[in-house]
Order: sequence, then structure tokens, then C-alpha cells
Amino acid sequence: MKRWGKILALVAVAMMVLSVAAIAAPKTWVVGFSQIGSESECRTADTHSVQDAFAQDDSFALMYADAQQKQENQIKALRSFIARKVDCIVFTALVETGYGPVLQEAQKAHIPVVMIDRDVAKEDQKYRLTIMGSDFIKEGEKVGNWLAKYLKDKGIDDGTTPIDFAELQGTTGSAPAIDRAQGFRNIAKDHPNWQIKHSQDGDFTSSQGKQVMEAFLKDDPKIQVLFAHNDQMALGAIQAIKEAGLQPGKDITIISIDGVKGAFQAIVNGESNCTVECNPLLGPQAVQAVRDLRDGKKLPARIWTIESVYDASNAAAALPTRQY
Ligand code: GYE
Repeated sequence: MKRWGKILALVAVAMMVLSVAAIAAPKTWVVGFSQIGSESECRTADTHSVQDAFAQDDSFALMYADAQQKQENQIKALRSFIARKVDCIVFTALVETGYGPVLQEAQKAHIPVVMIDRDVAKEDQKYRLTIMGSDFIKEGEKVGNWLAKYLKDKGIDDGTTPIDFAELQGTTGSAPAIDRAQGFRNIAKDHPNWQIKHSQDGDFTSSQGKQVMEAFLKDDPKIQVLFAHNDQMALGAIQAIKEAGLQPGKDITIISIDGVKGAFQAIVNGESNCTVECNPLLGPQAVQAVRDLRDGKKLPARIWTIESVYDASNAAAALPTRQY
């Protein structure tokens, strides 16, 4: 009898330990991650950052879908996540508009949506819990402010003589393209001699950046400044400028956004002049937000990333430690 008592006590203790463990161990959450594509080094770094961060926590199972730069693929992926009753959706909007219906479906299915990098249009933001990433308007303003100082210091801008600008825009309708163009113009409006004579969508890719820059130069070999909405397009444009017999970074001042290694190297080589950082390493913040959500915490509506500006004064020193 005494022996049976001991066994029962042991069983009771074991059951208690198991139930405590069950209470302590977070429920495994299945997270659907809808990414827009792999159009740039910045994008690929973003994807790996999210995948690696979720892989480090085995209480999450990540389902990944690459939309290959097509909105219909992304909407299809979001619908498949809803059909599979994932616990949470993490996604980046290729363009701002067109996600209202599928986001409403997620809401009806009680699936929380956490956005990273690119947001949806104002009218659809009520269907997502939070957005984390860069302030694209501020990035555009940083470009304008850096150019204002550099062009003046280099004696290129005397405040009156017209300066011939070209702009390689990002994917039409995307948050970074809309906001970076706006941010830049917030500063350019105070410089009436800055003339944006050429502005066209380069889809954030180096091949499109090269092609569009070739067309700009064919039309106008006197371009003095190039603002590219991302480094990838700038790196493509640098090829086009060289093939046109001009010196990138000298004959044409070049500024872009992202802060990828290739842009740093181009600055160190004197073939580009500045890159405004756009930090894609959002994985750890995304996992923390989803963890907080699972723990029932309220998420802030907006989580900003901290970013810097790099040019010939600091790029060489920073290059060795760049993660993307
Ligand atoms: O600048 C570009 C990528 O959404 C902020 O998308 C991101 C942008 C980034 O294609 O390289």
C-alpha cells in the first residue's frame, strides 16, 4: 500500500510538472509571411532577416510565399494563409492599394495582420495591427538636404543657374516610391533652379535602372544629378553612365537609398556620392511584435527603424561591418 502511495505521489508530481510546462510553453503559432519578391539586395536581406528570426524560435512555424513582384500572387498567398487558419499574417504590400478585400477577410477570420516595410493605403490601415519599418518621406528629405549641401559645397549650385536632375523612381504605386518622391520634393521646392527634367519608374531593379538611364542619357547627355529611389537602380545606372563615356560620381552626382554593400563600394570607388540607409533587417522586430501579440499585449500602431546617411566621409569605415 505504502509503495502504491509513493507511486501515486510521483505520478501526481509528474502531472503537475507537465501541466506547468504546458502553461509555460507558448502555443506554437503558425505565421504566414507574404513577401513581395526579390527585386533588390535590400529585399533579399529583409526576407532572410525575417526567416532567420522566426527560425530561432521553435514556438513559431513560418509559412513563406514570394509574390515575385505581382500583386495577384500576393493576394492569392494571403487567401491561402486565411484558408489554412494561420495564427498570424506578416506581410509587405507591393503597392499601397488593392488589399482592402483580402485584409477584411483576414479580419473576419480573426487572423491578426502585422505589416513590415511597406504599408497599405490609409483607408485599409484599420485592417492591420501595426507597421514597422522606415520613414520613406524622411528618406526623401535626407536626399534633398544632402544634395543641397553637397552641390553648394562643390560649387555646382549657385542658387540660380539651372541644374539638370534625373530621377529613377521605384515601383509605381508603392509606398517607398510615392513617399521618397514626396520627401525629395519637400526640399527641392526651396531650390527653384533644381529642374527634375527626367523621372521614370525603374521598378527598383538594376536592369531597369540601367535601361531607363540609357534612355535618359540618349535624350539628354547633360544630366548633372541622379536621384535613384534605391541603390540597385543606381548601380545599374552607373553602368549606363560609364557606357555613355561619362564618369559616374564626377560628371553626374549620384545619390540613392538603401545602404547595400554595393552602394558603399561604389562610394569608396568614387562612382557614387551618397546612400541614405533603409534598414531591411526587420526580422527581430517582427518576431517580437508577434510574440507580444501572442502574449496578449497591445502593439504600437507604428514602429520606426533608426537609419543613417553615408557618403565619402564615412562609407569606407562602415563598409566592413555592413550586414547587407
Ligand atoms: O528601398 C528597395 C526594395 O520597400 C523599402 O523595396 C523597400 C524598398 C527598397 O525594392 O530596394
